[in-house]
Amino acid sequence: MKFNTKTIHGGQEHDPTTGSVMPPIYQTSTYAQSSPGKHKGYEYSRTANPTRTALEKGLASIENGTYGLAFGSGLAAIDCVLKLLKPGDEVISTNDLYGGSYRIFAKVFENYGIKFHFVGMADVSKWKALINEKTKLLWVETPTNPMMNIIDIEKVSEIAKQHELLLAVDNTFATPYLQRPLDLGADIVMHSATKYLGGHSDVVMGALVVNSKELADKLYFLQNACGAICGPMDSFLVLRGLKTLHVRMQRHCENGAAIANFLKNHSKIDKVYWPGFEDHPNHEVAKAQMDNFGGMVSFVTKSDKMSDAFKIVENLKVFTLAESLGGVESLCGHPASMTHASIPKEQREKTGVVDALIRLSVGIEDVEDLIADLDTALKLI
Ligand code: P1T
Repeated sequence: MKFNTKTIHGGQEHDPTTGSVMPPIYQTSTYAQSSPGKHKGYEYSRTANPTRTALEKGLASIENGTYGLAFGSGLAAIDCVLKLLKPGDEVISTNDLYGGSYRIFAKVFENYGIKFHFVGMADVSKWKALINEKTKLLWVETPTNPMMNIIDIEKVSEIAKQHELLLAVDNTFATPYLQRPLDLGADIVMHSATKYLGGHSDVVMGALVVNSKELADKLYFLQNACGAICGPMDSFLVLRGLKTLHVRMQRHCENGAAIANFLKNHSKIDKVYWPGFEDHPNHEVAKAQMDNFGGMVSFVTKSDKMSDAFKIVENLKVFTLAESLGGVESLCGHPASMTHASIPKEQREKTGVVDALIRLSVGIEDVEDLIADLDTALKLI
C-alpha cells in the first residue's frame, strides 16, 4: 500500500464480531477468562486493549515499522525509551528540542545517573567526539522545536551503527507524511501524537514505532510494567486523526510555505525559520529526507523586542495564543515563556530561542485569512 492508503487502512480490519468499520471503543479494563490463563488474547487493558491495538498497528504501518506502542503522552513515550538505559549510561541529544524533552532528560533522568550531552547535531563533527563506551542512545529531533533545524538522519544512523548505539528520532514536527526515520536507519521513531497525528487538539498522546522484535519486546515490557498507557477513547480519536493525516499535512505544507514567504518579505521581520527556504542552512538535507517542509514557522521581528512579540501574539485573532501545535486550527506561541521556559535562558538563547521569538503552527484555514491576521497584528508594532 502507498502512504495515503496506509493512513486509512494500514494494520486495520473490520471488527470481527459486528463488521463495524471503525473499531469500537472497547471501554473495558478487563476481559473474561474461561479458565485461568484461557482468554481471547486480552487479559487486562494496561497490557493491551483492542482499540489501542488497532491504533498501534496503524501507527506501525504509516511509519513503515513493524511494532507500534501508544502512551498517555509524548513525554510518557520518551520516558519509556529512557528506561531502556541504566545508571552510568550516556545520551547525546540535540540541544534545540522541545522544552519538556529537555526537562525529562536534564531534570528527571539525570537524577537516576544517566548523563546527557546537549549539542547541535546538524554538524556531525561537533558531537562525534563525545561518543565513548558509556554512550548508548542518540536522541534526534528534526525539524527541531522551535528553531526548525534539520538533522541528517541517515548520516547520524551510520554513526549509530558504527558504534552500536540506539538512534531515536522525534518525528512529531514532520510526521511520516513528510519523513520516515526507520527507512533512514533509525531504531525508534517517537511522536507526540497530541500534534499532527491526532490533528484536532482534542487529545494528549505519545507513540513509539520500531522494527526490531527484541527492542519491541523490551518496550512492550516497559509499557506494561510502568503503565503509562492511553485509554480507548483517546486511541479511537488518534486512529480517526490518522485517516486524514495526508490531506491535512498537504494543506499544512501549502499554508506553511505561504506564511513563511509572507513573513520573509515583510519589512518588519528580521529572521524567518522554515526549512523550505533555499538559504536555510540545512535546506539540502531537508529536501533529501523530507517530502515537503511542514506547517511550523518561527520568526523574530527587526525590533528584536519581547514586548513586540507579546503585542503580536496578543493581537492575533485567527491564530490562537496557546501551547501545542499540529491541529487544524492555527496557533501561535512564545517559546521563551511557554514551551521552552524549562530550558535555562543562557542555554536556550545559544540555540536562537530568544525572548523575541514567535512560533506559528500554521493550520488549514484559508491562508488569506491567516496572512491578513498576521498583517494586522504586525501593523501594531
Ligand atoms: O505534550 P506531549 O504529548 O507529552 O509531547 C511532548 C513533545 C515531544 N516532542 C515534541 C517535538 C513536542 O513538540 C512535544 C510537545 N510540544 C508542545 C506541547 C509544544 O507546544 O511544543
